[in-house]
Amino acid sequence: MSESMKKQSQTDDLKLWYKKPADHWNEALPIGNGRLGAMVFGGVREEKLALNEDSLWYGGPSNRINPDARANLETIRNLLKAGQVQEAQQLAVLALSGVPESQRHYVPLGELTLVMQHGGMVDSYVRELELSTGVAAVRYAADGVNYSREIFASFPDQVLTLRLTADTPGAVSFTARMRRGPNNRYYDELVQVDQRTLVMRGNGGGTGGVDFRTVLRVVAEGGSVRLVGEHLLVEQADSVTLLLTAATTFRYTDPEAEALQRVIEAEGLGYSSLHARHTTDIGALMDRVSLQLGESKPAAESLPTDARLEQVLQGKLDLGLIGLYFQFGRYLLVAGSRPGSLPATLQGLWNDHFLPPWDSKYTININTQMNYWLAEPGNLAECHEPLFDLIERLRESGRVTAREMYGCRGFVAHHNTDIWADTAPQDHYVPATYWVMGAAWLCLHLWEHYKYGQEQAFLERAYPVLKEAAEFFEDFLTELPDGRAVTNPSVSPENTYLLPDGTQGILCIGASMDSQILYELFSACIQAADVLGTDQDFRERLVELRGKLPQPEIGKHGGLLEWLEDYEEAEPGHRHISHLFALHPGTRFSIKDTPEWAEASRITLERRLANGGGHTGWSRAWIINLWARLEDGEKAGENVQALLGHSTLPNLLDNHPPFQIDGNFGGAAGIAEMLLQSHTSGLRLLPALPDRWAEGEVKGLRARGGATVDLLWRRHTLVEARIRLDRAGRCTVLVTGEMELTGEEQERVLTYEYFASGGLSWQAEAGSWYVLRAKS
Ligand code: FUC
Repeated sequence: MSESMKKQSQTDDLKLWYKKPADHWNEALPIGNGRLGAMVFGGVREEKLALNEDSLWYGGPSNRINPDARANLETIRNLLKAGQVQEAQQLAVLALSGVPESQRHYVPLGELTLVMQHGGMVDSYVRELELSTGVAAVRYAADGVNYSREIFASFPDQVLTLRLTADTPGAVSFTARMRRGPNNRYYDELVQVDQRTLVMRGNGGGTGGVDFRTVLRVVAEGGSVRLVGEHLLVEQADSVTLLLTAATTFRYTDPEAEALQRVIEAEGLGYSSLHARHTTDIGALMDRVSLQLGESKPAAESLPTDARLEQVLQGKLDLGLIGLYFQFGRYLLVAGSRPGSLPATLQGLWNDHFLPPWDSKYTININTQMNYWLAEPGNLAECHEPLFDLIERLRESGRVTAREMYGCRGFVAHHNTDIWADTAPQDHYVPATYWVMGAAWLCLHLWEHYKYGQEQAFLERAYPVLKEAAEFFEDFLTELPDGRAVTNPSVSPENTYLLPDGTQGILCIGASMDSQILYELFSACIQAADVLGTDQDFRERLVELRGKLPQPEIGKHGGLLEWLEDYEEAEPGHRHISHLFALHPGTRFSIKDTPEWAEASRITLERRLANGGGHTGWSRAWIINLWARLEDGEKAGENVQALLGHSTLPNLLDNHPPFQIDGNFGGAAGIAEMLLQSHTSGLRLLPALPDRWAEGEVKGLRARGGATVDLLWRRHTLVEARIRLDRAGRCTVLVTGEMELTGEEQERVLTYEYFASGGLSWQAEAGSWYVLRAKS
């Protein structure tokens, strides 16, 4: 195959495409630059772009800490100790809940609609999104003219660009307008700034909320352009470029000046330069990883994406679609989370509702964390940064919450946060809201980023944050009579237990997940202090406290205990599987080092699934990762199939239901986890490969230890692995079967050490590729 043909076939693999316009949002295609996003509908006569700007939220910052928390904390704790769970819960609702109830919610920027002035029969319609360029396109013929549109959101130039062309001069005529809210009610004014620029002015709502400005400028070649009232009219142009951008007072004191400046600069660059700068930017990120499952392209790839998904629902295996789903996850991270943007919300960047499901904010008892599981293994470490910025802001507000609610040092966040990094409990929902582990879990993302990238300078910045998260628990944990250190109050997100007398309980002491998160957090602090050679006293205190955490225990069903006691669960098929945190995303449980806990994890997972678990997209995605860690390729593969078949919308976005983006990121991360693991000592190659993924090749995955890894396998067996470390160091690979190691360039055989248990280890130079080949 020639190079250009190879390139072409790769591009085909990385495309979502359809033969009809989107009838509704769940069929529209997402584009974004981290900050500015749109869902492209691709209608023939009416094009619609549903718009978002990441900092446009309802309401301003406020102190929601319940003033009665501190005074009632001891009573709540004592009620729980005395087994008076209902009374503890009632008091928690009154005294711990944030006031006012609920944090702030994310709202849409509005929409841009274009009404085309052509008639006639339409044929040859195609709508697509190319993942390697981040360009959405619509093409069709009408009245014998071939029309095409290209739409993208540029990160380098911070504008959304819509280009309309036709193959006949003077054929592009349309009217365009911006709107916002039900019956177009949610803006203050829409005015003409000059003869071809409109600006919409408004605010997110609520006291102290942000103001926004959305600017639309038209650049036409040929024909005429007029602004009439709120409308933009283009008549008989040869081609047209619409430039749209928005800004809010969250980032700018004068968002209108900022937005105008962006469109002026974009116009100055010209369309082809904007396009080239955008595709270079996205291409550089997307091209870092390639995944081909199956030896050749399955015939299914000539079908539109929605038809392929329909076949998967009928039980068909479509390896190409699995590869596409993986890359779509990477694409969504690139489009939805870039340095300087806010982190991906429950809907990523793309939220259509003024009162969105769960407020389209940050649910930090699994969902926001899952949004970032793909960032490191998927070779998009810089897309992780917006989360770190949020953690930094949580640290400030969380310090106040720790002190005022609990009288503790350090910082705390509960199970939700918002644009203002609110750390007070979200609402009155007992199964979720009084959980104090949000910040602790998020901080583990800092540690993971260090483990992957090995940058000491990053660890120096991250360490004080990790330390401050741990300090909260030095003060917050309480002692059981037997000396164990536990959280009180707590919940196991978001499950309910049955008491022996048949009543139900939610609030508890020492949920297993809490101890598991703390084990990882304290261990991260201890190791970080070692790496940095700092803080001996604190390190020693944490070693001692870690030793007092409850150990994972196995219960009467043979699975891990979810609570301190061996309670029955009210919902044995619950979507959260919190007590397997230590298996994934935690690292403490593994088949090799803790076989009993691994076996109990398997039983836990089977019991959840036997009782209907995995019914939300994100829960299914977590299950894929858990099976991957248990090295069960068949089960992991079955759940990938279920995720695509039952929890994926026609536009490949994840379906909770409704749409929620975490399953996309968690599912794609699960696919990576099936191919490569690095959470224990050494790289584990193809640890959970399903039988039916017998042939394949992946390039560019990242592993802890600063490693980049390419893998090629045939007949279900590794043929070749290529490994490169960013920094010189010992490289350990755990692999079964006889392998031979060479340096790529000289084909020289290196000195390496073989382990009886299967695996080998060598001293690697920085930046050199090493090749492991199966001995034939
Ligand atoms: C948690 C989950 C729900 C949903 C919500 C956003 O509360 O239990 O399923 O994902 O977050």
